[in-house]
Amino acid sequence: MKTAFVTGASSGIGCATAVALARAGFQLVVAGRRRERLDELAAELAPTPVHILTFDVRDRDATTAAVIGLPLEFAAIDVLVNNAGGAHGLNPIQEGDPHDWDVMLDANVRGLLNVTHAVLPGLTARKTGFIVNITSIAGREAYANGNVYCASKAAASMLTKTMRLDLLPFGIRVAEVAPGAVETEFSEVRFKGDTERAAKVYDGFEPLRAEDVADVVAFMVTRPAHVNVADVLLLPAAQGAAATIFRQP
Ligand code: 8X3
Repeated sequence: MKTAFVTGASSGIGCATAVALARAGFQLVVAGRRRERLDELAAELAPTPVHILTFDVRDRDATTAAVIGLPLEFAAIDVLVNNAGGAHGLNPIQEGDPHDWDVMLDANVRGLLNVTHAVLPGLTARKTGFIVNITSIAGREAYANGNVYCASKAAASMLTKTMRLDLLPFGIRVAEVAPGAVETEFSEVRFKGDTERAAKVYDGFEPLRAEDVADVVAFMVTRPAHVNVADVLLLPAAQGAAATIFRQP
């Protein structure tokens, strides 16, 4: 049985991806910060074998220790989905909170690197593997007030492209899915628990669901070994660009 490792698996795209990959026949390492959510997910995935890791991707030592400590039956990772991360705040740069900036850069960029760094020794030694980074349309297009979030996703996107080059000799495929508007806890986190403001983001059109993104990830990682669906921009039908969404009046 192949093993998939999904970060940020306690909710949203990560959680749905774990479900989709279990359906596709993978056993799972699910990583996140919220143990209870991961316990629930593991129960939902039964009888698929699941190993739960609770750590914060921003903490390099904890990330390394978690990966090194994987039990033997989960240690040979075939697929890594770097999904952990998010947006904090949506303000013009002059009104931004540097703490929010740190959190985004630490999770969306350094976190991705921390997990990748911890997992790569196994992948390069076995000369196989597939890394999917969940980026964002925000990494391709600037939108007002997106500043540091857009920058963090642009960095994740460029890391995807450069990692792909570096890992070619090892037969490791690296790809990204860049979603547009997906209704998850994303906006609630961005707006610091303001559920009304978060709900407005998805008013008047049908956003993507986490499962829509998960389906695409599952498709990508189940292609034959000679195929890499390297770069997917995934939008709801009503979205044409980062800040252009057709909303029903
Ligand atoms: C989430 C999509 O458009 O809010 O990454 O940046 S967006």
